[in-house]
Amino acid sequence: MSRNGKRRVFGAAAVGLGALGAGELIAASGGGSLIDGVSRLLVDTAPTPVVEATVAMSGEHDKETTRIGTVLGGVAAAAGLSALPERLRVPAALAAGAGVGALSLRRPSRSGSAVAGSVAAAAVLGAGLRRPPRGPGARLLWATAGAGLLAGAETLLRRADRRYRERAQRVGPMGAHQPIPDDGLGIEPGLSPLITTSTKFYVADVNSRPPRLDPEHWRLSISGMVAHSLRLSLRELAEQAEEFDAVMVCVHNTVAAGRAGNARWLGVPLTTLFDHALPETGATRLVTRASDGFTISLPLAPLRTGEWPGYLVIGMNGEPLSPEHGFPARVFVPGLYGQYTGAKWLTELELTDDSHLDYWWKRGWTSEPLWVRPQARIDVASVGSPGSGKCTVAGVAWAPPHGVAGVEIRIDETEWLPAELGAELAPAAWRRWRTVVDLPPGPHTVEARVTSRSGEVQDADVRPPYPLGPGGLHRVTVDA
Ligand SMILES: Nc1nc2c(c(=O)[nH]1)N[C@H]1C(S)=C(S)[C@@H](COP(=O)(O)O)O[C@H]1N2
Ligand SMILES: [Mo]
Repeated sequence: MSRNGKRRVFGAAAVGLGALGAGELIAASGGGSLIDGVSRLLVDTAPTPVVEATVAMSGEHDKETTRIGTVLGGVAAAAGLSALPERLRVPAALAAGAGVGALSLRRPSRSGSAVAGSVAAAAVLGAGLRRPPRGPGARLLWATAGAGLLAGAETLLRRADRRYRERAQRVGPMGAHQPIPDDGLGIEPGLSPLITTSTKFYVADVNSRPPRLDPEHWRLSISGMVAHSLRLSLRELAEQAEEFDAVMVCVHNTVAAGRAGNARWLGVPLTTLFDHALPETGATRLVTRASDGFTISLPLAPLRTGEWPGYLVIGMNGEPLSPEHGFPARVFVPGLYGQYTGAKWLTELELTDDSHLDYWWKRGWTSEPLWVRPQARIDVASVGSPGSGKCTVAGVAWAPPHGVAGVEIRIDETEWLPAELGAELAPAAWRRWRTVVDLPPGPHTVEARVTSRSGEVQDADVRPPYPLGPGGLHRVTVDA
């Protein structure tokens, strides 16, 4: 590329960053975000292999990765505009702004301020492309201003998220603040607690930031093929709710990952809601619809009979659901992977006879719910004092809904040895385990596996999450 060409590209990139910063700040001043809107479009349209690769590479930082990718993509697109003939650059900038503005009207980032922000971004981009910054100083100024505006916007958005979090908390306690029961395993540094606090609980969804729902005006509607359509407030639901302990696992939770958490939930049994609403005999599916435009549908029959004990959940660990975990309500069927278990930020339960095309079905995942595969995770594998040979191995294991019957570990691929199990909170919850083994000096491999009460032994075949859930054993190395 000629020197002039390079200057033009860098100039346009700097202008792009400046325009994005200006637009994002205006959007953020009203609680909206251009970056979140575009990020969501990327998630919605990325081919399944791209989604899988992003989740695998970025782990629990998938949201940050997507947001940074969006900013870099936006800057690269602005740089690309500089390659257009001069007379086309400004119209292209305006078209890009219109596109982003249209995205801001989609859920969940729908906001007037995002529309205003995209108009501003388009105007700044058009002006900057028309009179590109001359000289390195001017380019640096554009880029620095853009980065500063983006940082300002992020501060505003975090403040809005914090205010909303406090508001959500104010709906009052959701469940009894009972002390966490003791499973008899005591304190083992590094071993996961029996109950995962909400702030440590993994977050997985298609949004950059949690959608905000007003708890005062929020109503759960139960509609479709029912004798009585219902609209229930959070208070009305709380009156019929009960607590239960269960592990929730994302289908992307590969053996060593942290996309699983164990909580004490507060929820209304779905059977209670069905008893009020009375599904028509022809209804075959329950569609859980959320404010982020996400849907998960479940077969009605096993939910109606209670064979699958599903809940409309409104509380987690004694408190309302946090914004990340679906405030004010979500559906949870213990034992089903997160993406099959029901939507967070629930707005509607619809009964239908339609095999509904869910968000992930459209992307090639199976239509029938997937059950969580039994899995044991090694949290601790540590040698007390060097040369002593005593190695503590401990972790958590789950096999919902049946429960954990046993956990075994294996050193250097020899025989399987049983581990001590902590007391069980509930069959659908995770269970802690621990054992101490004598190891000769040197490096060793340690593996763990769980057996469920239904007799299923953890599958040792390594498989990626897509399309049927991950397989394999967690394996670590220790130096004795
Ligand atoms: N509305 C909505 N609900 C959703 C999702 C989503 O993207 N949108 N993701 C699902 C997935 S893939 C998982 S694993 C669980 C995660 O719940 P958590 O973030 O509370 O751990 O929520 C499920 N419910
Ligand atoms: Mo998930």
